[in-house]
Amino acid sequence: MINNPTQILIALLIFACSCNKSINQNPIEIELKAVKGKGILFGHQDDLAYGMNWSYIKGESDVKRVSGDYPALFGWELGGIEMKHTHNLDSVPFEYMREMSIKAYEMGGINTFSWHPFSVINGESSWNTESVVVKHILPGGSHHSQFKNQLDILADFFKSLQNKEGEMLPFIFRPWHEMDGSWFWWGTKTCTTEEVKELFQFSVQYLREEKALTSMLVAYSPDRNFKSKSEYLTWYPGDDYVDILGMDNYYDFKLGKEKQVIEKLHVVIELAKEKNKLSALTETGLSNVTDSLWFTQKLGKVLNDSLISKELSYAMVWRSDPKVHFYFPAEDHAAAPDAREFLNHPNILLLKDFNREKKQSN
Ligand code: BMA
Repeated sequence: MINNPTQILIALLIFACSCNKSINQNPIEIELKAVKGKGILFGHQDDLAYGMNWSYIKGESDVKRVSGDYPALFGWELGGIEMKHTHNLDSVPFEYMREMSIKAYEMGGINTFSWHPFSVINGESSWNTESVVVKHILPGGSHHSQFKNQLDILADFFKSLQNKEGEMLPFIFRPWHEMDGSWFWWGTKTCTTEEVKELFQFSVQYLREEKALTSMLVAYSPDRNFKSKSEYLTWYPGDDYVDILGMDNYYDFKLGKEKQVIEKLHVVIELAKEKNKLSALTETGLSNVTDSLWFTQKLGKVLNDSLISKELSYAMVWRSDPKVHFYFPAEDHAAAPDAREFLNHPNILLLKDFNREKKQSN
């Protein structure tokens, strides 16, 4: 019973906080929660930038060439921006990326950004694990202020993603991924679990609080090196720093171990449910799609698992660069009909499907 002024004040404060929370909920989170169980959003890295038979033609997309529609989720890579490069490490001009990611948002899609920064200490790429970086860029480290300068540049880019009214657009940031592997300077070869946790925490806190990036959702995505919940959480920075629990996984598919992909996604999903967070297969694919039935028979089978199809928000395949490797087939490739069939499955949401489901959930 509320019967004195202090209790009334407390009740009002609690009410105000709860209203504030729903007002402040990220639009992407609201949308993904609203369509959960209606289908899994399909994503493709660099989809609007280049494909197997074209590059930098506005409106083009390999997913659209094959299926007739754009993906619902668009992946982008920011590596190089921290060095003030005009193009990212895969030659995508940052201006083009800005324009296309705004376009993707206006069409109803979701943008997710990865970042493979060059080391602020020696300018070496993310894949150079010869020297120690993380320890020196953490608070108190010799290169901490230079690292903050890198984050400042990153924040400027994120802040420039605005709609016509000048409001900042919501987006997903997926930093320090695959930290359970040994191939990045934030990986197991060159830093401790505590250091990578602190790096994650510092980066998110700095971007959210110092740089006021309130429209950012954060994804945590180790690679496939876990079996249990506690193993998955080895590098987890904490609930305050993460909104989406993810996994990158190419290798289990490569080994033909789809069952393991399913089991690992179950671990991710169960944790996401416990923590009231979203879950995703943040990166996957078969390099050069060498199995022309991979989409329906491998990825499709995994995504059709009953728990996964009910809970997982999105699955994203990696980029299609004719000079390096491709994870989505060109329209004239032997795997294209199968990819089309996979994308036509009611369980997979392309952009129009996603927009329709959002409308219906309103
Ligand atoms: C890797 C490869 C590289 C690329 C990097 C960052 O998986 O595609 O060619 O530079 O991602 O996008």
